[in-house]
Amino acid sequence: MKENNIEELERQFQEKIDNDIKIEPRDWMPDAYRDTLIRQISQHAHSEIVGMLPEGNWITRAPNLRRKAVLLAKVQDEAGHGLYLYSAAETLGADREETIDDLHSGKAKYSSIFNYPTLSWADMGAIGWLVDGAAIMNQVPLCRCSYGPYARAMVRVCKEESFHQRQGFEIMTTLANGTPEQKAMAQDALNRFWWPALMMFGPNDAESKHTEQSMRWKIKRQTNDELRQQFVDITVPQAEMIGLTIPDADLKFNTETGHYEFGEINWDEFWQVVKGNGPCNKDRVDARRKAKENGMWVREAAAAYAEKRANRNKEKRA
Ligand code: BYC
Repeated sequence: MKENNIEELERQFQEKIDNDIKIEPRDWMPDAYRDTLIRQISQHAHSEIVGMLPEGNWITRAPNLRRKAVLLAKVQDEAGHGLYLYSAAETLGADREETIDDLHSGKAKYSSIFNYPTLSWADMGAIGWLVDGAAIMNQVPLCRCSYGPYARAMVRVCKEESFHQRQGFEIMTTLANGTPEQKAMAQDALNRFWWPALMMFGPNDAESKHTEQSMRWKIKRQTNDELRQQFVDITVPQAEMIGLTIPDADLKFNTETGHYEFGEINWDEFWQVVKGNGPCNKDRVDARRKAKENGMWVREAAAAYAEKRANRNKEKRA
């Protein structure tokens, strides 16, 4: 295509975005917009699926039947989110198997938060409250993302995340009001998950290589730092309400700005985890790889059966 034609298509594309008209799968879009979405959506899908592992670890050890049923439902929801998201990536021409292979080879990322271990039952509370809380903060703006299928998937995902956040906060509230040992367990979980939850929003804006362009394309509607600040502002009073202490000596409320100021995130730790050197990276990827290998015979049997049926139907029609 001639260069001026491309320029005109790009101009029309940006005009649609500026007027908040959704981009749909068959619409023309710049290659870089498609690639950015495939990267973000497939990594988001991987995060949902890998995110099942730390909580799945506690299903058999939930303290009672109600807790077990709720946790099971939550973990199943995460599988559903992963499936919507892989489908959304497919509408852009991504091959699901290839994106999953990229996860297994370490080429594709997934959220840093899932590379931390879940050591006690209180971690189920901390994950629901903080991790799903951070996920909602990040995903509500994605419901207004310029790409239609992603935005629509996020509407349903956010409704479910909000139930997840509440179940986590309920676990934390119960533990914080329980015996001294239970309260200590809740505090320990908060201590371990607070900083990794802040890291979920990604690098500071000045270090974020994709934010500026993604904001122009309205894939991202708020920056990493804006969302992180909103999360801190909402979550600190919740911790106070249940009598737990945020593990940050520098945390203080600024009455002039109306925001909490917080300490420096350990970015070295963040990048180590993102690069694959976190406490559980190897276990997480190994578990996903094993799941694929162990399920291979089921997929092969289903494919063979589908082929057999198709051949039988062809013979009948002949
Ligand atoms: N962990 O330029 P930046 C969930 C990477 S799951 C790992 O700011 P961007 C849930 C980033 O990918 C939560 N990597 O990037 C499930 C980029 O590397 P690449 C997942 C991170 O894309 C189960 C590089 O750093 N949510 O909700 O503009 C149970 C530079 O970053 C992280 C989503 O995926 C990180 N934390 O912004 C409970 C939401 N942060 O790709 C809960 C959708 C950054 O160039 N995604 N990186 O190799 C997003 O909103 C954006 O992709 C991010 C990063 C805000 C995460």
